[in-house]
Amino acid sequence: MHLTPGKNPRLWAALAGVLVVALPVLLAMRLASQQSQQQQERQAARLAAEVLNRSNEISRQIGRAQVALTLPTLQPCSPLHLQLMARMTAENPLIVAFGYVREDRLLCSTFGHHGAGLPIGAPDYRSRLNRDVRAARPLPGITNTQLVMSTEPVSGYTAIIHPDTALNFLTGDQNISLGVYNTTSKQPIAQRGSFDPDWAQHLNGKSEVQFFSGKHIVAFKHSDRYDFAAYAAIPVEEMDRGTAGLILLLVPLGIAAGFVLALLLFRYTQHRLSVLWHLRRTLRRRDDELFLVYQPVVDLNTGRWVGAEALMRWRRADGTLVSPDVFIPMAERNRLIGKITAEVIRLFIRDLQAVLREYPHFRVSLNFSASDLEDPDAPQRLHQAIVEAGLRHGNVQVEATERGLLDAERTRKVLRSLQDLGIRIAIDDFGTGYSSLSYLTTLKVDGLKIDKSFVETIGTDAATSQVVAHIIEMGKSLQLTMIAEGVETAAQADYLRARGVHHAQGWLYAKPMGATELAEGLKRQAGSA
Ligand code: G
Ligand code: G
Ligand code: MN
Repeated sequence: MHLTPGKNPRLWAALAGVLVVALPVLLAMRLASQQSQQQQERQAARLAAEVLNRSNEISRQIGRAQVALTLPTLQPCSPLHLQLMARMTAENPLIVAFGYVREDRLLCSTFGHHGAGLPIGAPDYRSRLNRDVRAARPLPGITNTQLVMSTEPVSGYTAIIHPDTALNFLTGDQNISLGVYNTTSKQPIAQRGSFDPDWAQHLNGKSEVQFFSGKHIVAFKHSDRYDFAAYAAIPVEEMDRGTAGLILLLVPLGIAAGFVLALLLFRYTQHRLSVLWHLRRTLRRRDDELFLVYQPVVDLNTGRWVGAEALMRWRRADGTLVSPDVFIPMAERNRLIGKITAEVIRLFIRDLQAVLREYPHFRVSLNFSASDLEDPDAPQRLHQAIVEAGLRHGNVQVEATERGLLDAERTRKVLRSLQDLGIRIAIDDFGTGYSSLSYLTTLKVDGLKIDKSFVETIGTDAATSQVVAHIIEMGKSLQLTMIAEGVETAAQADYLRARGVHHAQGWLYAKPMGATELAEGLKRQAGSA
């Protein structure tokens, strides 16, 4: 059991599964908290607007009653005045009472005559509409409730308001703060719940603001006619409660989405695992689903086939071809490449034993992977197969990719043993790996395959088009046999030949073909010689 996920697809899948479930849940929670915040912001704005409406309506009712109660012919505190105040009180339901004030005393009101007058103290401030406002006053002998009194100083006309009138529409939710704030006196006129003077700073001349104070979501709206603003403040705990509610709704959805994703991922891994499973089975059964094709290597000077590269193919029972770019890396990841290579050895001998006896100088190239090059038994196995088939070691060349040579220390021994046996070594895909070039001098390889990505640039002005010339120069100075891969045009062949490259492989000459076709081709060549 591997504990690092590196090579264990099941562990990867499990990790991915956990992520795939957790991610939608986290998203759901984040969405829930965003939703809740937006919801609370909307509610704060709605409540502030309602408070403002009511405050405006109070102001409107004060103005409406004033017309009747300040007629010049009306004698203050006369029976007619008292009668009119009673009537105005009945008709303006947001006003507790009307009254008549002189020298800080309420002389009469809806409640009747007050003799020498009830002392109500000096006004707290004068509003922008020129009213003397007393913010919290009891009516001695009538009520201890702190009432708001708004007096028109010239006529003495006074409206008495209960501070809760604009706020008491909200019955539940005691956590929510509401209030009316006078922007002239910079004081709250009416207030329910907490109020922080800092909140009012945000208003700063604007008609409305909305902000998060750190503890509350606050909405402030200024009256467009009067000098007050209404606010509503919803504490974060409310928001969290909203989030919790939404989480209860969204998280199960997230989990469901996660499971659907996990299922899809599971099915995908199952598919991958099943390709792997089939690869294992076909390797075990040797059922001919895996077979080799051979791409001829030609001598650039004579055009004759001097060898071929064995390339593995996998045709599944249902007829589908699986690309080696898929199953070779898959085999490498799952420690199956040794079995693939063993199969390559078995198949090339089965396919070409007779051909190689007939053409003893023909050379077959086999692709070795990194793990083959690190396997100390690999040379012995290849040696045994060659000897048993009655072939010569010179009939075989091993292609090692630069990636395979990364661990130079471990591969050195294997390469040395192969060479000691007389098997040639060529570096495959030269120039595309990441390793340093130093191995070329220390490993003493025999050949160099110039990768087709460089051959492609011949005759173009691609930035890398100079590279191929350098590779050739280097190969020459190290006296390596050079094989150009992917040669598709006569111009490329001419260029390579002119520079002294020996061999070439590519569609210009031949595509990979079956063993029978290869044998026929060789026979044709021998006949024409
Ligand atoms: O010819 P084709 O397009 O199938 O080659 C694709 C890749 O698969 C090439 O890089 C080639 O080196 C690799 N490949 C083909 N056959 C084998 C094989 O038998 N063993 C290894 N290790 N790689 C192979
Ligand atoms: O093992 P290596 O990576 O060298 O594999 C060579 C690959 O290049 C094989 O997949 C083979 O089919 C492919 N190939 C061979 N000749 C040509 C060619 O002339 N042009 C192109 N585009 N691909 C080629
Ligand atoms: Mn190759």
